[in-house]
Amino acid sequence: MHMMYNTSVSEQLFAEAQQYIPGGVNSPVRAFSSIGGNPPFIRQANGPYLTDEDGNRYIDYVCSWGPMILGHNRPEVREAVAQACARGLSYGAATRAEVEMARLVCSLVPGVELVRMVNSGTEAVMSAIRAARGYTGRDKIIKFNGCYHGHSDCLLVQAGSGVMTAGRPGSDGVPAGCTADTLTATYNDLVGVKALFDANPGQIACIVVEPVAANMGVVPPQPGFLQGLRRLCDEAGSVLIFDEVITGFRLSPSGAAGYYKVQPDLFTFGKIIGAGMPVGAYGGRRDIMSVVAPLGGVYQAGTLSGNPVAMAAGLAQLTLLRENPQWYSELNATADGFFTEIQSILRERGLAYPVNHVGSLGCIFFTQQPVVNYEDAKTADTRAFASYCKYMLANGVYCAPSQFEAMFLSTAHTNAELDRTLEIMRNYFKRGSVNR
Ligand code: KE4
Repeated sequence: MHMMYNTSVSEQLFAEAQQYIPGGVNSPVRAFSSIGGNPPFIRQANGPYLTDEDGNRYIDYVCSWGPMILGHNRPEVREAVAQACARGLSYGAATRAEVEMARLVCSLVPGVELVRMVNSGTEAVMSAIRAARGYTGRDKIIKFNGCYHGHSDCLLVQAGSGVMTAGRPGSDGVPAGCTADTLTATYNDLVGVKALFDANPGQIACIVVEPVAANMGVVPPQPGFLQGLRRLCDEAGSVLIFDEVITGFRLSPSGAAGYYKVQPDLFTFGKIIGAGMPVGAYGGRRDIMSVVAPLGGVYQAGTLSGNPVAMAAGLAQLTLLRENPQWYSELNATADGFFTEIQSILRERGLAYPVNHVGSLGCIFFTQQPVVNYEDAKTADTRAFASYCKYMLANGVYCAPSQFEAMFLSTAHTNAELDRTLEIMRNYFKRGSVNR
């Protein structure tokens, strides 16, 4: 443990925050309850670094849970936001920026013919499911255990991320009626998915899936899994929804769909599309999206949807990514080397912990078995993870405070940060005091 690690200001802020905010945070995972201790309160960020209110600097592997693929405080994004602010913050009216954003998304992602901006990933997935139900006239949906698609009622079933971190399958306050039509299957198990279609013929509106599961830790799709979901949806006339809130514009310019060459009917986006500002989006086939108001009878709306300042941020980041497609292969190769080296460090110390990774997404599972689904992920020793995470934090490396999240890399992470991180990991795992 880094003895000079002072967190007194953050501790004072956390104590005060709890007087006014449930749990002192505006999103549960930020409370660090899964690993214990107090969360650092972040004052500023730059490139791959965060600085907290006590002046501690961290190499950041949360990247605001994915949006900051180009690192924090990217000048072009900051400047675009400043210029947009100077013209006004919000009009509640159509703007040029929304046309530019929609055109850019449709040009980047094959299969997106119409796209609607919303304000979060939750809204995007909730709306995409409503569109699928409106388009098919069917009620049932299939989701996968351990996948997280935001906190709308019908999706808080065997959910991942903060729900899983809390050790719960779902949430209080969700009436049984809201989840009665939500069927769950095991990730990477096509036989189980087919059984649900066979048991519910003509009743399944859609499958919603994270094409790379990243909310139970990182669990890649096994070969043929996504292709199998595509085939099952085609056979049943159901809508295939890729929840690309994390993978969108991260794994490739056209997300996981482009990375795995499997095209869903609808996509959801978030995070990177807003560059850190509150933006979500859903879109896909024109015939399906044409059921959305004001074109069709599926209602969805939002006061700040397509907000001009948020559009300016997202446009600046996506434009940089479009103009520099080589950044994807570079970032993915760098990340692959980084995660592969972590796996070597663990193997050298006799730890069979799997390091699951795809592109610039990855995670260490503190379990001695492969992890290909939710049940496997749940074998992880969360106490051992907590010990590791706190050590990393005290030594200047900021990882997600939960075993069931991902590490995110950005183009701002240079070898200096990655090598430093690996050095600290070597020190931790060689201590021999690791819970095996
Ligand atoms: P938001 O409503 O939080 O913007 O997006 C929900 C969402 C939807 N789909 C996927 C695949 C997601 O990963 C998320 C949100 N991700 C979590 C991190 N695993 C957000 C972090 C948090 O809840 O604070």
